[in-house]
Amino acid sequence: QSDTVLATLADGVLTLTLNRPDKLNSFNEEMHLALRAGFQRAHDDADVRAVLLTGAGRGFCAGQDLGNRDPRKGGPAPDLGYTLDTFYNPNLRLIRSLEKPVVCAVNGVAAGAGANIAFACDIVLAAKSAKFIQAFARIGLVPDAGGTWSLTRLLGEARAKALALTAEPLMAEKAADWGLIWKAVEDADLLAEATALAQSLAAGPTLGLGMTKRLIQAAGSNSLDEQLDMERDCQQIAGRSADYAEGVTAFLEKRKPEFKGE
Ligand code: T3D
Repeated sequence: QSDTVLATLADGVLTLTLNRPDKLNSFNEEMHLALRAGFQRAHDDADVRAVLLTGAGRGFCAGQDLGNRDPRKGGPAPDLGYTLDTFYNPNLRLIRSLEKPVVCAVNGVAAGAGANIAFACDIVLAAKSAKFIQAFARIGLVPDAGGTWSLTRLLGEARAKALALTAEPLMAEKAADWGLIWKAVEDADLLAEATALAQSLAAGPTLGLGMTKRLIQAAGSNSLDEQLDMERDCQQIAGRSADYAEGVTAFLEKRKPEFKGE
């Protein structure tokens, strides 16, 4: 168990806290693997019904630990294709394929892959003081961790290109205005608000929420006909679920539903 990612499970919410604050939670191999173990647990453990991802200290995540990429130390140039395949991309895939909501609380600067991991999450809240930086252009790299994909989908080409080519910081409130994240909140309120949101999602109809996530993610590449078919198939499954029966019963009995996630 590595302390580079702290994992706690309470009220159905698995909170994963990136925990290398003196390096602004930048990624080394140990932190990649610890994060992967956290998201794998979220996939495997039925008691986990939502995930909250955040960072310890004043930053959310500064992307790759560049101390591990120092060319002055000599040796051949690193094979960054290998590190993306081996360390970054498995985590991106685990976040997107998890059929449970992933809330991200961006507590401070999110740079490089740190920003793009946040954009892969389902609902992103950020402290008003937080900023997002596509730092790659500053060091001669291309955006990774799904950044070219998520920025383009969330913002369109014009804003995606400008952010990626200039590496200009984007403040949280503007990111929210642009639809890149869900909302910017007062710094002092971020963790409480994100935790309350994750708890309410964890108390929700997990099966239906998971399929909703799958449907929305598929919409970008499906035709309308394909999407209508997929909605039909998912609704058929949802309609047979215990949570649907509970939801309708609770409505008719004028009480709050108690969803079990199945
Ligand atoms: O390599 C591969 O596997 C390919 C994958 C690449 C994915 C990527 O993410 S590439 C992009 C890498 N990230 C960056 O280029 C961002 C580098 N960091 C910064 O530009 C700035 O630190 C920030 C804009 C994020 C924050 O600035 P500021 O002024 O608030 O803080 P700071 O003073 O720069 O940083 C505080 C400390 O964290 C400092 O350490 P010190 O001097 O107190 O001992 C700084 O060196 C350290 N730190 C920040 N970012 C990184 C880092 N250490 C290592 N790697 C970092 N990325």
